[in-house]
Amino acid sequence: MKTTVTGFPRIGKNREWKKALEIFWAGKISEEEILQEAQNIQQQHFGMMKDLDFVPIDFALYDHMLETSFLLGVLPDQVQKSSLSHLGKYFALARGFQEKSVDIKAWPMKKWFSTNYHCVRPKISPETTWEADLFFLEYKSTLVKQNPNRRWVIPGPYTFARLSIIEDVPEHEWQQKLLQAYHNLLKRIPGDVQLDEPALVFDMTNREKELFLAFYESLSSYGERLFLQTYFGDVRDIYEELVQLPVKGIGLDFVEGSENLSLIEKFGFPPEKMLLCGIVAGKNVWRTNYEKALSLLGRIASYLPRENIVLSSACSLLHVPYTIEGESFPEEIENGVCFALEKVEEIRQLALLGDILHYQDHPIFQKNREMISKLTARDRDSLCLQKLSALSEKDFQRALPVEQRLPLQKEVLNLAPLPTTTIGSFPQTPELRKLRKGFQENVLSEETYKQEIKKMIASCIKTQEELGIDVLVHGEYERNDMVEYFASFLKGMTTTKNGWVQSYGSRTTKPPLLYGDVTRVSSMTVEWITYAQSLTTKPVKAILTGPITIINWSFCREDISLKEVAYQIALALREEIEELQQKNIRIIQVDEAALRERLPLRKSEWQSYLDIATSAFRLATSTLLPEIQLHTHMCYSEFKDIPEAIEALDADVLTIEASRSELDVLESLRTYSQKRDIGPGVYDIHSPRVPSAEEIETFIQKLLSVIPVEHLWINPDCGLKTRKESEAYASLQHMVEATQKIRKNLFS
Ligand code: THG
Ligand code: ZN
Repeated sequence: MKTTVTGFPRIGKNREWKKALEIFWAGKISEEEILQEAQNIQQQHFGMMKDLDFVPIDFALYDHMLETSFLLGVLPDQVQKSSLSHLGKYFALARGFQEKSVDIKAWPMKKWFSTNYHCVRPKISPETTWEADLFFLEYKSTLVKQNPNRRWVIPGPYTFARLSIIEDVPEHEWQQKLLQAYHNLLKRIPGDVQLDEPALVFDMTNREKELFLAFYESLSSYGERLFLQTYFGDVRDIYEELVQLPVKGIGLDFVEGSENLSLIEKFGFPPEKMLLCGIVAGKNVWRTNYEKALSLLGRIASYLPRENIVLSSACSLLHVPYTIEGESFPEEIENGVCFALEKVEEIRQLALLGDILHYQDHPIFQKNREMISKLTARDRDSLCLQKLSALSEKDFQRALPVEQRLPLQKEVLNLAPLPTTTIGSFPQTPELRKLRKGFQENVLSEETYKQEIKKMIASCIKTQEELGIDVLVHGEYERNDMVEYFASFLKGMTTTKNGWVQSYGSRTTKPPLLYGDVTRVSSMTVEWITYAQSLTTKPVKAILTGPITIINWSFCREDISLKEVAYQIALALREEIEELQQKNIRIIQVDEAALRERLPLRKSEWQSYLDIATSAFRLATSTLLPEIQLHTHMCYSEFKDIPEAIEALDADVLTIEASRSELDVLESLRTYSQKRDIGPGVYDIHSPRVPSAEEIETFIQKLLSVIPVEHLWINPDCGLKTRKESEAYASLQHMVEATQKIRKNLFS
């Protein structure tokens, strides 16, 4: 059997590409130099994939949706006509560009399906030129010539359209133009092309099906070079039509695509087509069980000739780090982890075994069986399991309902009306990063490190008092990341040294591994928060990360249910919360930034997921006394479609991103704010721009037209971690000024 992968990481084995981008943006290398680096990185990637029969050409300088927009000519007139270079235009749309007469706003981003990667959302409007910029084809062309067994990878027209923002263009018009653009592009790309259509794994309406089929019928003249690739689930709504389309091959995901095998068994698979058979997970890092994979493969192979099966990853390997080389894992999972390079090797081994009749006798197979049995025989933590089985209804419920809690809390906290606060993190300076690094690498003693962090906390408290903020935070200086930090304390989780994964553009995260039963072995935040509280009479809010966000931003074990993992983390957080409460902390915030992010792609699975997510949150927090105030924060205001779940969290105060959102979002806050407090962010922290006090005041007035004054909080829309100190403090000052002015008007 032949082998390939659906896609490959792009950020560089040691984040070379991230670093190249950053020094390029800082003006320290030229366009020629960064393009040379792009060639070098891709050359290295081909080296890493040299044992595969076919390789994907899927590198993108910043993002694949953005790159495809240039190739299709989905470009605003303003950008195409500007005097910027090809790269200048590209990075302008990625990150925004402002200089003299040119002011280009960055295109927004959107999560790439069920992953933690964020893609750029192209805009199709009357301003779209539909003039392709083929520079982004040429920069890869030499490499392509050197690699005959390659196929170019781009998002297909259906997925491209679904992720785009389409404004003021009639449906038939953009559809026809988009198709024409794909025609023009496919004419120019030499050789095989993989069109990625993960949008087929969503629920599909009849109209969507018709549109998709019409697109591909129209591309039939390129059919003998086209692979139609799906991933992140099964294609139950479109399978029968999909396999009959005039294309050379179809890619199916047999890891997350729970129904794909039964679809083949029910409807067959055209034996003359190639099947890119995704059997090695691309979104997770656990070693593949060869016995299961080969038995699946055996069932598939009875429907089409073996020479038409190409073994592959279930989705792009973009979502896992490069290699486990240099890492050391806990004993229980020592041989159980595979990153991209190890997955490439797994695919090769599976192809080898797949061609052998008695593969069970092969040493490679036996070795895998041994490693898998060790991985599945992980010890369970009996105390943890006992606690879980002892849970009852009352562990998920606070003692009093929110209507009775809020008055008690107001008495304890004694805050001014329209209380001001922040989301949690304060700016992280280069000196701070150096300090943390020094501590991690043992250059700095724990004592010195802690002293330095405490100095920063003290200064942060002083700044907030001077600004006149009502509910303070300690600043989160000890945290590199809101998930990795907690993972480094919890038993059952481990962090990596170099396991970087691209989040968007040059931004990366290092997801921890959640591999065992999770328990709290020591307090995680108490020392910092109680120290901060000791410096002030104003309330200091303790900030924790919620169970679903910890799971979603980690590589999570799959041998037990999501519910069990979520409840374990909830119990660990519950202990932390109890300790904070005993130390007289009066406000606790549990962030669930990823609550909405993890929603399953298919609606039929939403409810059971949301039940788990909200129950876990309540399990973590229900132990709070009625007079202790529970806050939560969510990064995206897109919760119009899950209002019951937000309500079910039973928090006292919700802070959200709202400064960029429209009135209909405000409407959905109206209902929420009848009973609970809410702090819709009054300015956008993602931009370096400092809003004026007047501007904030106007926004607060707008909020007051919807939200009762006794339920409204005033805060920025997210943490301040990525802002410069000067920007952050100036904006906060304007926020407090605006609030004071409104208070004066309302109450005197
Ligand atoms: N932490 C984790 N996952 C996340 C976020 C997070 N996923 C969603 C969202 N936030 C993604 N956004 C970002 C924003 C900034 C960065 C990464 C993801 C970032 N990363 C540093 C970089 O690439 O330079 C790495 C930080 C470091 O050196 O420790 O700035 O907040 N888990
Ligand atoms: Zn946020």
